[in-house]
Amino acid sequence: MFIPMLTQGHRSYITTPIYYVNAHPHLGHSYTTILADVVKRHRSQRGEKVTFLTGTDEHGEKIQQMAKAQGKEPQTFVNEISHKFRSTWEKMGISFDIFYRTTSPDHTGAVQFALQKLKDRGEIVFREYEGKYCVGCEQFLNDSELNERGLCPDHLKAPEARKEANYFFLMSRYQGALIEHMEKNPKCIRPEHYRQEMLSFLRQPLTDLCISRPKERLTWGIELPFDSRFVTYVWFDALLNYLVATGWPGEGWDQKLWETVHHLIAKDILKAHAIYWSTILLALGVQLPSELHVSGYWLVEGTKMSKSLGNAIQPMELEAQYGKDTLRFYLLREMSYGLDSTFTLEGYIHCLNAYLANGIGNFVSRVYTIAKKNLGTVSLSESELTETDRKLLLLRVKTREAWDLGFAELKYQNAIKAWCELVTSCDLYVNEMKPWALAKDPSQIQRLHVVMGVCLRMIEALGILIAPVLPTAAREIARALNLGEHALESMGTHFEDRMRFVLTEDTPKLFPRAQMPLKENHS
Ligand code: ME8
Repeated sequence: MFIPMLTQGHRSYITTPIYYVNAHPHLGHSYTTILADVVKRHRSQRGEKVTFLTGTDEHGEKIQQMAKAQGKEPQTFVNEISHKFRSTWEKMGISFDIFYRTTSPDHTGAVQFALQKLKDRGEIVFREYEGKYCVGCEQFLNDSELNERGLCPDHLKAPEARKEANYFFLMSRYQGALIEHMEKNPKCIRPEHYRQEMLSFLRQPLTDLCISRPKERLTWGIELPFDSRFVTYVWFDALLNYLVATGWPGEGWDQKLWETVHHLIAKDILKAHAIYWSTILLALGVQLPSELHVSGYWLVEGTKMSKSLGNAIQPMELEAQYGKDTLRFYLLREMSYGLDSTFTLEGYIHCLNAYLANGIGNFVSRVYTIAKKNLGTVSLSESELTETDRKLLLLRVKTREAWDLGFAELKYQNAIKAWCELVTSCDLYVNEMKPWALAKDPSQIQRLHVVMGVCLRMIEALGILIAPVLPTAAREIARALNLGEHALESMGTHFEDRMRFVLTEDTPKLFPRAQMPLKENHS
């Protein structure tokens, strides 16, 4: 089985979208942010140096409208919501390195530099334009992009007819170069069906991109350096965040970091990234991002979860009620990456009970209780292992291979499923070995040491593997088993085969079972 090895010391740059500050973070944003966090932790364990960016996108018409509706100055309004995003990610233990804000002074300077550079190179022209504009998307939509009722399919609102003179970025010039890039780099958009979707979109003539908004309509944006009557289009401003955060266009630009860029997004902003962003970079003469990872949507009752539709699930409420790691596990386990998934509270509680409370939680607690009560310190040696013991221990390697392959192929579900199967194999082993019976027979004490030692080695491996997804539970396992401070941080080429485990006094506290909510009776 081929598993691409991550190179020790290799640097990579992972980004989430920078989120609009027109409402509070919900489960949809949490998915991409948690995934980026899990990927960072996974790669860091394997020796990669990962820089992780998230942040907030703070300009544009809908934000201006929101601030006005609340009677606040736009800057005061965006400060409040940006803080809300940052503190939510901090409370959720997200390990971001950069929290980017598009209202920072450095950002304004860099965006104006990019605009001026493109204008000087003849890549930006002034034209009259008429079209249908969706304020929710902050973009003009073609008829083919509207639903059968003529509404924006994401915001379920009719776009406004707009006619105005604006500046255009000559994106169409780069159509050929972009097609060539997408054809030559099969990993540039993943999963594959999104690359095919963009290639098929590029078979139609590419129109130019309107990159300005007149100030009569929008003042809350970055002024064009060559025409003070206009501000720049929010997407032109926002996309540059990824590059500016690495120091571009200054002397200190960390160009090495820009060599491996993985942007994580959902499919709503695929075109903005695959087409707008790529052509902007081509025009600026900057290397294109290595990979765009595109997820489907989290749905609630068949509709995309979003703040504008008012059906958003609050991640912090779930965490407060059902514990810290469950949300991370549920989101990765339930979504087949690239496709849509439906959130249900029943599914959430089932996942918590079946895989976390009854799965790993029960196994760890069973083993710990028997080992602590009867042995305290567990010792074993290789020569004492039976064929069955060895078979179980070998499964650690197979699971790690499946786990790493799942991450390499963006099939996170497969990685989690392989890990859950390993927990089941451990449970079956305990059922077969009956350590509670061994404990009653003084002549079997040495065999009890071996069986418990095998189980503890399995728990150690399960904890290390799952640490990127369940960091709190993994830390608790490492503490209870006295594995040492750095046990979870790095992952060598094989699992350590410890001869001795000295268990701590406190029973590990993992996942309490949760009650299914009572169904409302509408009769
Ligand atoms: O688009 N399911 O910001 P945004 C899955 N500011 N993911 C979801 C989701 C759902 N129901 N809802 C939101 C913007 N997301 C721009 C981005 S980047 C230069 C500028 C996640 O606040 C997902 O990652 O609307 C999606 O792409 C992103 O939030 C959109 O966030």
